Amino acid sequence: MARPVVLVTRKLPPAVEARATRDYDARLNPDDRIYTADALLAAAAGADAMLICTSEKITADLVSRLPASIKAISTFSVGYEHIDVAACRARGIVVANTPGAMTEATANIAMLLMLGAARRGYEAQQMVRRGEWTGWTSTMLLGVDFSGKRLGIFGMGRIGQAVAQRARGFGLTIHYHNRRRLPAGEEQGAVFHASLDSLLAVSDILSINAPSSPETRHILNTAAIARLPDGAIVVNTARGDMIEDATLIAALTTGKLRAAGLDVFAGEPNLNPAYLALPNTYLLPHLGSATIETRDRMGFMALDNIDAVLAGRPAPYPL
Ligand code: 8YV
Repeated sequence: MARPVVLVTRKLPPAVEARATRDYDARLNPDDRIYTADALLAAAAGADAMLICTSEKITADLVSRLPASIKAISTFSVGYEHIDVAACRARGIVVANTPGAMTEATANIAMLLMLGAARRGYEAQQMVRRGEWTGWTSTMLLGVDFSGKRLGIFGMGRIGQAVAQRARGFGLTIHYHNRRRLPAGEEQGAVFHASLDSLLAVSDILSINAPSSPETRHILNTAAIARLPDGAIVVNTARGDMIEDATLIAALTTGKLRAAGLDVFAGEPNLNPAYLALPNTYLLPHLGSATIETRDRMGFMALDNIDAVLAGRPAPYPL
């Protein structure tokens, strides 16, 4: 009997591709070229399921043109702003993601960004690598301490809570804003703010950990940045479109903000070039989930979703 066909839109870790190939007639993408909508539709012809990444924009228009054979779309990500979930549901396509797989890895990158921003990681690397380090001085590249400072976490889901857990160990006091207040047992002393404005006013460091949505787009705008304490640090491991780049760049240039640590960018990989010219930015190329263990886990969870749907069971991680 013919095996089900699964379209894997991007090159995935070897262990993930091995499992996909073992269990399915897997259409892989060894060159890792990003499909245009038309190429994606052509590649999906006759497929039973698609394992996609955030690079594939599953719009309502694309969904309307998908072959009738597609029963599941499983995304190798926790974020799902690239998928019109309602349009998929309307066509009876199950959509699922990989929640929880990258919590630890992303929280660790948030701490790296925080430290890189607060301790002038970019300037320090540059000085050493360019051979400009001429010796110790008492005032060279001074950063700021964490102890006694307040970390504001916008979005207190799994990743936000993992950031809070780590930040406590660094002596930061945790404040947060979330759609719903956490149960007391999960708050672990973190101070809830019913509004983002209230959180911003106390955030010596702001960590963005909320999902991207029409509501959160450009949430860090001129008015929001004005509310942050002078000299605050902004860290983003969620999605770039939550920040109004020109405003953040202006605030980093004037010194209203001390520094920013950014792993995600609007329009990535084509980030606003002004970030590159600033000494007080610590920039990473969307590495939040980039560990060997995490990427394997994401791939296996994405395949678990497809296995279930194609076997007539509910997906374990449905949207
Ligand atoms: C993914 C991510 O690796 O999970 C997410 O939402 O942003 C990353 O961890 C990337 O988006 C590939 O799909």
